[in-house]
Amino acid sequence: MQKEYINLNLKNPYSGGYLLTVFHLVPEKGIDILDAASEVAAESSTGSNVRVVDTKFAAGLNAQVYKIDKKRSLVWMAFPWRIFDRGGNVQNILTYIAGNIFGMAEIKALKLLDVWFPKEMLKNYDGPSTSLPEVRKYLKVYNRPILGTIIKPKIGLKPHEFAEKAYQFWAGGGDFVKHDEPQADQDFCPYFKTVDLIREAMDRAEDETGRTKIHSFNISSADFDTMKRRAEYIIKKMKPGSFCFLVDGITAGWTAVQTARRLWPNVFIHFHRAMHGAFTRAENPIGFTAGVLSKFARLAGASGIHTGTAGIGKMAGTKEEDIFAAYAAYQPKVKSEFFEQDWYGMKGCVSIASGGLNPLKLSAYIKTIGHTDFITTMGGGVHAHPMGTRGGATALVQACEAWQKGVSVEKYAKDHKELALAIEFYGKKKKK
Ligand code: CAP
Ligand code: MG
Repeated sequence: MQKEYINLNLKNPYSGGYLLTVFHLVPEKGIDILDAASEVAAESSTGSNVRVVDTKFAAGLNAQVYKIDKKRSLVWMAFPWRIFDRGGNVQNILTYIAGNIFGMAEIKALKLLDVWFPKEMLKNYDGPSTSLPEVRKYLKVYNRPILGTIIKPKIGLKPHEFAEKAYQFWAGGGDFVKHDEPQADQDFCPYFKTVDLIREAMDRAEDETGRTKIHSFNISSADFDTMKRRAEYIIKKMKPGSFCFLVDGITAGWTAVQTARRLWPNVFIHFHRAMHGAFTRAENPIGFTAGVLSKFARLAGASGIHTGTAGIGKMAGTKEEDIFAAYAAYQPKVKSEFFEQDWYGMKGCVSIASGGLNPLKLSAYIKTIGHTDFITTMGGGVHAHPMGTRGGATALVQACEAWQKGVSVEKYAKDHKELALAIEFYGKKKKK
């Protein structure tokens, strides 16, 4: 046991000098949980598996195990946030508290369940520059979710086909179209050509509908020069406010998210969380929760992040977990069983509800999440509609109208054929 990393009498962990964390920790057989926790605290702050700290100053930066609940295998650790890279670097924090420790041999389970940032620390991090309010203002959409889709198939469309799908969705009444997370620059769908055609499609749809539209372009790339080239081309070609930058926040990385936030502070940064399941799934003994991911995405300055569909769509993710992830990202204050986080005015990162939703599931999601301050992006739930993308978009709009009028989709479908067809198609039990 490395006793210098344990202080169960730590005076006021909420003093402002510590980032606080709570882990579910199960040590390998024969190892005491407090012993294992002290090793985790060492490895995630100043130490190693043997004593290496030999100055008083360094010792003052040790992470401290300050609370333990042996029955529930929970340990709380306080990290002096002076150890983190100055200048608001989020990847550096995760390298400490969600880094090597996941690979430690004496650990059987180690899940970062929640984190708490003191006000003094929050001041050093960017937070979002834009979020839902700016999207609402641009689209002139209030008191209902932002209705979106993802271009599907996931890959395989040529530029004109890609842009046509976007046009059909916007013309059908949809607000917001996004690139799918892997769509980038493929030989059969060159990036810049596709941007040009999306602009034309957007102009056409806006002229026809009289409504403004938004497209979220994936700018995730192999390197920052390419990311910048893509972003700058979009800025040149698209109207201000009509585009977001989508970054695959885990596979492209936190530095990509923060670079986009800092280089283009007026653009909505759309954090797609592909790969998160390897860390966040409830059955994964090692990793972090979706709520932790949301909190760090907000700290990093993402304007919106996917937060799951609370058990209503196709992805795993419990109702509690996904609702917490959505609230942690967006609300001014959020309470878990472990911490009460006040964001002290840091803008919210709006939740994006997606995976496996379709128009029939919209009202159930609104009821579950308890408000309409979110963006929904339905891929299969729109493009697979019997009348195609445009019909799917109109069915989604009609499903939202039904919710706004407080009537069931079945009732509203009586004189709304796109919705009626959606009920027929999506209402069928999926063949196993
Ligand atoms: C949804 C989606 C999103 C997932 C991501 C997909 O498509 O585009 O990437 O929603 O999951 O590729 O599966 P569908 P999450 O609407 O056709 O399901 O939002 O949970 O991060
Ligand atoms: Mg996708």
